[in-house]
Amino acid sequence: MNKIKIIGSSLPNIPWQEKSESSSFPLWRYSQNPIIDRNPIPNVSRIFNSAVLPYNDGFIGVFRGEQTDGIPHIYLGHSKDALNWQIDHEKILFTDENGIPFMPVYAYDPRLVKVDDTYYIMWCQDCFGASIGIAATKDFKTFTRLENPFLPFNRNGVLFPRKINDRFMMLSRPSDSGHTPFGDIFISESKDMEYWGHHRHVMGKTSQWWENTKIGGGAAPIETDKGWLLFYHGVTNTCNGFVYSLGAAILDINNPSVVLHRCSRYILTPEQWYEERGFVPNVCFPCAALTDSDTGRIAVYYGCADTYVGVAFTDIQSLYNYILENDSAGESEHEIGRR
Ligand code: BMA
Repeated sequence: MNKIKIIGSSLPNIPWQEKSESSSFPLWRYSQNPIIDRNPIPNVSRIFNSAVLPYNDGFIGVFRGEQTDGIPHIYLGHSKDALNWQIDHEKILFTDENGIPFMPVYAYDPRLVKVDDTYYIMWCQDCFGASIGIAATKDFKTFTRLENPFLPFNRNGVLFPRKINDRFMMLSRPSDSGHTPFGDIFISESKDMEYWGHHRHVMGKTSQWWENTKIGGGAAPIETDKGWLLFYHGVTNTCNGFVYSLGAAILDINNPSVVLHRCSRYILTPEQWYEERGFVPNVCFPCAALTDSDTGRIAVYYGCADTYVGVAFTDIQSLYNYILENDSAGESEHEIGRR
């Protein structure tokens, strides 16, 4: 029996829609996608690649807002149902540890992860080249930047939602300073959220067309009794540019550089108008997932065509079955990634 269970809190108000009979994919899109349209707030033309979490009796989120001057920053949003969002009109003001304003030059692709009683926001920023920024908040009023975890060039920093063997764990994707034509997912550990080491390779691109150029971590890994479920993006290159799809893998619970299972097929690829048409066409870019441990329901949040936010649903059991049916994890995934 391959029964799987999400380990975590129940979330009875998770957004949800039943799967339509016609869909043969393990993820199905919310019928009202996209949930955030163009020009959502003054001076911001597009919101996409954003992350959400439950907060108080509703939800909170960090949103990539592309300003009308072309510079991306992170905006806070609130919602009662995780589908209709009120986005603050002013970007999040980050400070240093002394409370002095300390803004990144730009900030994009935020992730939001709660570890113990602290919320961490990770994003991509300039540090003499693309690199990962991180800040902590407990109240979503003050946001204190921490030391940048890694040297440039790096993107797609994704923290695990709990320590493993008493260490914070973060995925990242070392890259170049441009539209990186390569990239594998690595994992690093830290005792104090300041010094990161024990770097290990988790997984790389494959020969499947949809992830044969590069991959990068997506949503914060979801804890299950069978390992960590990771949603990630896989990229192929075409004569019309990159195409971004969603992939799924299961990582070992105590040693997540070991990939137990990896789905050889994409679980979502650009097919709808809001994924195929926009500022950058053909992009589905996952950054967050909500889960309900009681029902196994999962709502994935993904950026669409660098223009919109979309939601797609799945349930842990049918997704796990799909991953196992299409499992391609081989020797290099099963090793701990140390050389
Ligand atoms: C990546 C990131 C994402 C973006 C994607 C497609 O390199 O910059 O923010 O969604 O490209 O343009």
